[in-house]
Amino acid sequence: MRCSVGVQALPILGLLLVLGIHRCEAIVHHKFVIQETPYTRLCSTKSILTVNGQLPGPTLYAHKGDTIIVDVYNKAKYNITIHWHGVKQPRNPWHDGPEYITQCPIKPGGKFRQNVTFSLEEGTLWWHAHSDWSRATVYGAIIIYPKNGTSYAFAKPHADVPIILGEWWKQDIFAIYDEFQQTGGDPNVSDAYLINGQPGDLYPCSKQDTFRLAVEYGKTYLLRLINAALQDILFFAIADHQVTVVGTDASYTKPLKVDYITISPGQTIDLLLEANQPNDHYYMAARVYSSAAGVAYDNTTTTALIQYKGRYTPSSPPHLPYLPYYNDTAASVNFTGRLRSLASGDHPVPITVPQTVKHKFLFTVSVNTFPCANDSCAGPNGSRLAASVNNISFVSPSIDILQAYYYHIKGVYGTRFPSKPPLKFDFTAEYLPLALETPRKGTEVKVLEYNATVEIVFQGTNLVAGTDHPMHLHGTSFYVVGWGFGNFDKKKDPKRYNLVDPPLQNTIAVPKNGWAAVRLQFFNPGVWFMHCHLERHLSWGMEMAFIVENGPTPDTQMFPPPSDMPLC
Ligand SMILES: *[C@@H]1O[C@H](CO)[C@@H](O)[C@H](O)[C@H]1NC(C)=O
Ligand SMILES: *[C@@H]1O[C@H](CO)[C@@H](O)[C@H](O)[C@H]1NC(C)=O
Ligand SMILES: *[C@@H]1O[C@H](CO)[C@@H](O)[C@H](O)[C@H]1NC(C)=O
Ligand SMILES: *[C@@H]1O[C@H](CO)[C@@H](O)[C@H](O)[C@H]1NC(C)=O
Ligand SMILES: *[C@@H]1O[C@H](CO)[C@@H](O)[C@H](O)[C@H]1NC(C)=O
Ligand SMILES: *[C@@H]1O[C@H](CO)[C@@H](O)[C@H](O)[C@H]1NC(C)=O
Ligand SMILES: *[C@@H]1O[C@H](CO)[C@@H](O)[C@H](O)[C@H]1NC(C)=O
Ligand SMILES: *[C@@H]1O[C@H](CO)[C@@H](O)[C@H](O)[C@H]1NC(C)=O
Ligand SMILES: *[C@@H]1O[C@H](CO)[C@@H](O)[C@H](O)[C@H]1NC(C)=O
Ligand SMILES: *[C@@H]1O[C@H](CO)[C@@H](O)[C@H](O)[C@H]1NC(C)=O
Ligand SMILES: *[C@@H]1O[C@H](CO)[C@@H](O)[C@H](O)[C@H]1NC(C)=O
Ligand SMILES: [Cu+2]
Repeated sequence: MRCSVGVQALPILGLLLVLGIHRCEAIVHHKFVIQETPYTRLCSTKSILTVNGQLPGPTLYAHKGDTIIVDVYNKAKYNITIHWHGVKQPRNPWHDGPEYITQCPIKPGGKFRQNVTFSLEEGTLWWHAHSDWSRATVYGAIIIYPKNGTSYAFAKPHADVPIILGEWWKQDIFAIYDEFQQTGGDPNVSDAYLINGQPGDLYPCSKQDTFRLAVEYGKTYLLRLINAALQDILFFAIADHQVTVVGTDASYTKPLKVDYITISPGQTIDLLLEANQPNDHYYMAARVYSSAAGVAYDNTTTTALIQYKGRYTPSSPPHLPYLPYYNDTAASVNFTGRLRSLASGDHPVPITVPQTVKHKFLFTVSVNTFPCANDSCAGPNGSRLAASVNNISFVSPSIDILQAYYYHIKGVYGTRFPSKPPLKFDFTAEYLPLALETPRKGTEVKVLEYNATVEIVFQGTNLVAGTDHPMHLHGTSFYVVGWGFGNFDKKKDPKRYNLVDPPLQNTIAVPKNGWAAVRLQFFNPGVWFMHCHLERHLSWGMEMAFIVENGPTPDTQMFPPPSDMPLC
């Protein structure tokens, strides 16, 4: 039970307490059992990790301002952690989830109780495993409704529909991961993409199980689109229907009417679908946006069906919507670059865009290589593929950084994460010296004072192969104030920043051989992970963490650790 006391300042203490008890509200509890479950897709069966046997896992529902409690039981044979992606978890990094950053994994047979506290978020988020590649099948939607008594930033939709894009391998994902770790090359690409756990009828053996959305003509539906794929940015569209984007990463946007969407792994996009077309059924579809030259990709297309209620006479067979070509970078940025937040009106964004910042960081995000004994690895020229931020390829510590920070345990991490790249070079040049390709290994964090105002410019490089990097930050969202191709120009580019209505996101795809600038205020004390949300890049070391120090008052300080933190 959670009790709230003292909303009205009543003079008599006794009465106030009585009132307080009357205001107790039951906190919703959920039970997540991680287990191995047989699933059949693409004509073959394998055992996958699930929550409660479900793929996608259970949807969590909350109102803005709620706290829910999830008891995670690990009944599988792998270590696991669960992350509430995009949930800020104010003052409570203990329950954020990334393994060896804020907690040790929950071991087989173990249990961990996590609070999920919704503060500023409203819209759609999701949860996923944050250990090795188990998030391949361990994920689900989070729907955050407006506070009771307040309304959406748009007319209330007729219904909400999570649309979760996923990725499926016929082989065991742990075998794919182990092989990827051993060979040092690119991982095997997936065999299918999924919509709400189903590949759709362009693949063998999935016609029966294609996801179908029944709609009524004249009604408007809120599609809560989530990219839960491990390795791919995706294009998504619905045949013959334009959709209106109204939010991203649980923050409202100005309505944007589009024919297709680009969505990064980690990102969520809320869109309104008006059921206003004459036929009985229409395809929705998703396929890859893959920008790295020479890197294999899954070129398949996943589909689901929109079925108009009451129209059962088959008209012409449904056709596929237009989706941009797999390497159409212009189409990708065209969508992403048009998002704008609601800066005024009914839903003002509570934390305003920092007009000036105290810290300015330039972080290069690169794919790299390490030499491999006898050139025997599967990366370019027998090397082992790697990745880095500011030329540091992150090495996971053996106990979590949060614990080491809180208990002053030395030797777990360093505090010298550089504010700029160690070497200035033409980051996006077509040819770069091979000597620049090898990063250094380290476990470095950046320590910031409470409430620090920060600008981070993510600069993609063309080392090994330029590609997009969807960078994701835990604990705080950021405003995406600018982006461009080529090298960031610190004199010219800031003049073009949007400091008026930039979108508030937790994940931003840094365009291939380009840059993206974000601004934010770190008002949440704790240890917060920042990483590329392409799982192979994360495994190669494209990540770092921020430590945000406690503020001066009790309510600007981290909570003490819960008593059931998993041990390493
Ligand atoms: C989690 O929520 C419970 C119930 O409100 C509370 O007692 C506990 O202190 C919270 N834990 C943390 C770490 O915030
Ligand atoms: C929302 O408010 C209405 C009217 O005040 C009340 O009946 C309802 O139970 C509330 N719902 C929740 C989820 O608190
Ligand atoms: C990866 O793909 C290769 C080539 O198709 C295949 O030989 C290998 O068995 C696959 N690895 C796994 C773990 O399935
Ligand atoms: C996908 O790639 C395979 C193998 O290269 C090729 O045979 C197939 O035609 C491609 N399919 C599409 C839809 O591009
Ligand atoms: C996209 O790929 C096609 C071949 O598949 C190639 O001709 C074209 O140049 C590529 N476009 C870009 C922007 O790389
Ligand atoms: C996006 O595409 C539209 C239509 O092709 C075009 O008018 C617009 O200028 C493009 N915007 C950006 C930011 O690329
Ligand atoms: C590298 O090659 C040498 C000579 O062939 C061999 O002795 C050595 O064991 C090899 N090392 C590895 C790690 O394969
Ligand atoms: C592989 O080696 C060749 C010859 O030294 C070199 O030209 C090429 O750039 C190398 N490729 C990579 C990705 O390191
Ligand atoms: C990264 O660091 C390594 C080791 O210090 C160095 O050899 C390499 O040139 C650096 N590369 C870049 C791009 O800074
Ligand atoms: C942190 O910044 C906010 C403004 O964004 C301000 O209202 C608050 O007082 C600051 N808190 C501290 C402790 O500096
Ligand atoms: C599981 O986590 C524990 C604690 O960190 C660690 O010692 C163990 O090696 C992990 N097991 C695997 C298979 O990664
Ligand atoms: Cu994440």
